[in-house]
Amino acid sequence: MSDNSRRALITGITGQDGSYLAELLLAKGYQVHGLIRRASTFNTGRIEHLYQDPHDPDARLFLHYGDLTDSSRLVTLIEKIHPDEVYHLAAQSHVRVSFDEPEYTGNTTGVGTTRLLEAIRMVGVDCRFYQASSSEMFGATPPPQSEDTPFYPRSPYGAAKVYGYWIARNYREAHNLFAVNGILFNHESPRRGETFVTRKIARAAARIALGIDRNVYLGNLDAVRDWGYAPEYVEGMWRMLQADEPTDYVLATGTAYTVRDFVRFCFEHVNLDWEDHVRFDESYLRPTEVDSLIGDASKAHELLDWKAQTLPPELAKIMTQAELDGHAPSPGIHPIR
Ligand code: NAP
Ligand code: G4F
Repeated sequence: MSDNSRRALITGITGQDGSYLAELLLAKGYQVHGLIRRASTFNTGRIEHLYQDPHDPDARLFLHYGDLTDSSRLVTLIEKIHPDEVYHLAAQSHVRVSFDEPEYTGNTTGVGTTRLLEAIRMVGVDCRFYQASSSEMFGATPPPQSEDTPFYPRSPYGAAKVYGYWIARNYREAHNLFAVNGILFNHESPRRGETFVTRKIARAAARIALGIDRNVYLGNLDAVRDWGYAPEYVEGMWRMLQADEPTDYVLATGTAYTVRDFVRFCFEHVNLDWEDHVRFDESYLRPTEVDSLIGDASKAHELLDWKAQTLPPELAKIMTQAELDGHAPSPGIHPIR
């Protein structure tokens, strides 16, 4: 273990973004600590390729059990790790599920942020803090959305993220913590959770092309989203914590496509007509929908020299091809698929 390397703590290291961020920080020479939840099966599939035996003297990746609902554990971890940078990515991150589990979502996605910030304050560690804020906070406010756009959340998840945003800002203003909100618009990859719409569509297109399935069931095809490529967004997170001053940034591509467009891109990649295979299922509709998210990331471009490179048509190809290459395994058994 190299003692003089910078130490980063990533909550949510087993998720899509956490796995790309861990790769990035390890490549930059950081010692990386990740918070993982104890589960009865392994939940470390996205970071398996990064695993190092902690007995190895050169190991720089360390995993620790913990949960956002367990304050005392967060305190002991901060005390033990003494991180220079904390990337707080862990959350119940599924919008549709947040309508079924509003209290749990508030407890983890909202109050979990306070628990971690309070652990940092109580231990008195001098670190920089990244809060994974979300374009979902803009909700019903029409696009384009920037750092100055008022929030109008439309889900328990969005409401919990608004709380997380303000508590991070409050620790910046009240306790002088270098705390930054990254307000990220949707970002996707082959590592995206299987029940988010882009991964579900890419997987379905591949499975239908391979002759495994015939149809896919979807909800609202009219929603507009600004979909970027996750590896580029974690680079933006890192740049936010290297800036001279803490402030909040939007990361987005600035493009607008509907769910229907994304369906068309994926099915075109496998030379199929999507209208022959896409069916409607109302159970995928949300009680309140976010109709249109289109981000204005000019502040991040100006101050961080960050700009999205991969746009949705290309992203759809990357994701569908990855499913074909992996032979599109089963989407698994979920109440919401
Ligand atoms: P993700 O794939 O769903 O990963 C979420 C992570 O949080 C997983 O590692 C999960 O652990 C962990 N987690 C959930 N509940 C926890 C708890 N109670 N205690 C400890 N860990 C817990 O999410 P993502 O797409 O990487 O997104 C990362 C963050 O950015 C999230 O906060 C999300 O809300 C936010 N965000 C995402 C997007 C996007 O488009 N991807 C956009 C804006 C903001 P398990 O692996 O054990 O489930
Ligand atoms: O892929 P989604 O579930 O992502 P959503 O709701 O935009 O949330 C994601 O992005 C947020 C950033 O704005 C993150 F904060 C959040 O953590 C998450 O990563 O749904 C996208 C759109 C919605 O309008 C939904 O109604 O797709 C529509 N949709 C249509 N059919 C579907 C489906 N969504 C899902 N998950 N499954 C469907 O079958």
